[in-house]
Amino acid sequence: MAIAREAEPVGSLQEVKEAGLDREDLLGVYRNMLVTRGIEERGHILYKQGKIPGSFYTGRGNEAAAVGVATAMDDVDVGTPLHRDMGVHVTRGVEPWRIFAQYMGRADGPTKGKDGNVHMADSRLGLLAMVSHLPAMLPVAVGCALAFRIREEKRVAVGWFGEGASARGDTHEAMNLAGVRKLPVVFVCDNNQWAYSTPTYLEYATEHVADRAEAYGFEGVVVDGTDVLAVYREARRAIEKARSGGGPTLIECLTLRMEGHAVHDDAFYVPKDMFERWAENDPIERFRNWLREHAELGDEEEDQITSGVKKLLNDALTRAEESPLPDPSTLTDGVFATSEDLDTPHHK
Ligand SMILES: Cc1ncc(C[n+]2csc(CCOP(=O)(O)OP(=O)(O)O)c2C)c(N)n1
Ligand SMILES: [Mg+2]
Repeated sequence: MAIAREAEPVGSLQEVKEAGLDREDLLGVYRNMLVTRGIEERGHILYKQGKIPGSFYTGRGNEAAAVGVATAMDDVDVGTPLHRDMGVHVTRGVEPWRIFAQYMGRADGPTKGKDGNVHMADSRLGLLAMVSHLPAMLPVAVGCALAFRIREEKRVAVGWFGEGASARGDTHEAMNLAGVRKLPVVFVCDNNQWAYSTPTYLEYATEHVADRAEAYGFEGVVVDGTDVLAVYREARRAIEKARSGGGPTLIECLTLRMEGHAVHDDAFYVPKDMFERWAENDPIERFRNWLREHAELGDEEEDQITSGVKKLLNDALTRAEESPLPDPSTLTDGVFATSEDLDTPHHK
């Protein structure tokens, strides 16, 4: 039996305005979702051209979940996005050309060519780069929240994790400490129903991952991760609750991982009809239809947005290809933070 609250879909434009988004914001959300998907689609091409070292992961199907949560964050907040959360980087303002440079190991990528393609983040935008070990970033997000509490800052940390990673001990430790100390942190579970080839019924025995929140002393919410406005509304609520001293929330965004675990995996183990069912709820198509129905998005405006995104990404690819490979003499730069590195609003 479900314990977590199951969030309603978002209906009217009025309801969205009350949640804090005007029409311009809505078009910005749409654009960010298109940019997110466009970056990852071009990433596939770069991979096939042999230009991306290592494997390559995407978040197809997770664009609404990632963009919805990031749109609800304030500039002063911090987050630890993972391999499915390209939309968080895009929404926080990482320029696409720097993401392509990162994919190709170039000097202008956020890790300056020193870490794998999706292992990146720009700390100046309040994002902390992921490490491979999952869900090792959750205790880091909780640590940020503890620091905000000690410094009496009105800031919130957002920690992402997959439903598979929720089975590991660090998830429990992070959520327990956050619950006990009522810390300003929001846990976001990207529940894409697979952990590599493991389905959810072999990952956890509750109906929802978010059902566990009650055991840690805070609220759990399950939201349809293909509904960007519902994700935004729930994330905004949770973030503002955390900011005003109300403690953590666990938001579970339910989606389907629409591709293999990474490029090397054809996802033969995912039933075909599952893909077909979820394809009918493509998050971008869904939001596009909503905008046409509720926010008067017409053909001309839509063309402007899509051609603007296309141009942005084409220019970004050209600029990234011009970025040099890192100079070997810089190999040890950045291993330790300098005082200049720490002189950012997020480190103070
Ligand atoms: C501690 C640890 N064990 C194994 C892995 C290898 N690994 C990377 S992603 C992944 C699946 C994770 O599934 P989930 O948490 O559901 O996230 P998803 O990839 O589905 O977004 C695994 C097993 C890892 N990164 N860290
Ligand atoms: Mg998963």
